[in-house]
Amino acid sequence: MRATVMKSRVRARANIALIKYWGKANPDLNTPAVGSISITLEGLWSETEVEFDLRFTSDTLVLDGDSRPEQLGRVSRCLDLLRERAGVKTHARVISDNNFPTGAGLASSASGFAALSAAAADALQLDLSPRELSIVARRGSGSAARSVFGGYVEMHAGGAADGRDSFAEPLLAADAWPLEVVIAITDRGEKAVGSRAGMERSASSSPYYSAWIATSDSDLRAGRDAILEHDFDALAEIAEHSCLKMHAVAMANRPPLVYWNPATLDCMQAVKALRATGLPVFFTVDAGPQLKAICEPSVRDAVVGALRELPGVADVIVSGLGPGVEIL
Ligand code: 2P0
Repeated sequence: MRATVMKSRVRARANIALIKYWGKANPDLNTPAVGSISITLEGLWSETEVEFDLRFTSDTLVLDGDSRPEQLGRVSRCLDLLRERAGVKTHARVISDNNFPTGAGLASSASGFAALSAAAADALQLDLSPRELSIVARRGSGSAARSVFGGYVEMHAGGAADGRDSFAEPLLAADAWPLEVVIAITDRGEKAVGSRAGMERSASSSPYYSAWIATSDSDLRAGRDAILEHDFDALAEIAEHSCLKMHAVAMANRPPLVYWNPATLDCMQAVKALRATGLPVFFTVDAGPQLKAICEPSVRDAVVGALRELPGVADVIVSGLGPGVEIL
């Protein structure tokens, strides 16, 4: 018989996609319309404690110290998948803290749902493979499937009706090519339009959405090859292309969706200028206004200096590449 109290605490890291995920194949299963390739960050994490207790009368969620009932539906649906596997109906208390701004385009849902899935599976004593865990995390948030793993990670869109082949897996270990990431924070607020709503609107209204889907496989191939060959220039070219293409799709939504602010563009120009002088650095931007510069460790300080001096940059966070989920 299981104990009445079952508890686990997990740290999972944020990840940044170099080849972007944008659009869903099946919104109910949360399968992506395209594959993606990401890097897991050492320095940005969620720590999530999940406790199942027969005395709880409902699931509860405390995120960064605040009760977040509006996010509870997604959390409970993810927990339900694991409760079903474990054959229990016990409610859970979820307490999650991020060591970085939540909901501002820094992939808090990726680290959050990866940590939630791993902690709940561990608390329920489910012996899931990393791939199974990636599938559960995907149901919470598509990008969370990638945060199960460390280093360079590829998410497969898959095609099976039940989503069983829509999971992430490691592509290259972090220490095999230890790039660094410099994040320029240009706005600390939570974004007005979340990525889920943004990508739904792209699928239904952006005239560029079909081109986005049609060019996904060749982008993935180029990104994968560049990573496996440690070809920085090739990775820079395809990552910036994937980023700008994703934003072009969203900008052409009706109504339009522009995630950037003037400082985001200033940061892009600064990165371009650095690369023009021969520095190995490129940028990417997710569903928010922060710019992420990816660089070789040898030029990290130059990148930090160039971004920090821009007037619209409120803060700079530096991170190396990190591991997958860790049970604490
Ligand atoms: C990515 N983004 O590949 C892309 C690029 C944002 C821009 O994955 O609806 O929070 O929870 O599956 O994972 C953010 O989308 O979306 C994201 P859901 P998610 O990182």
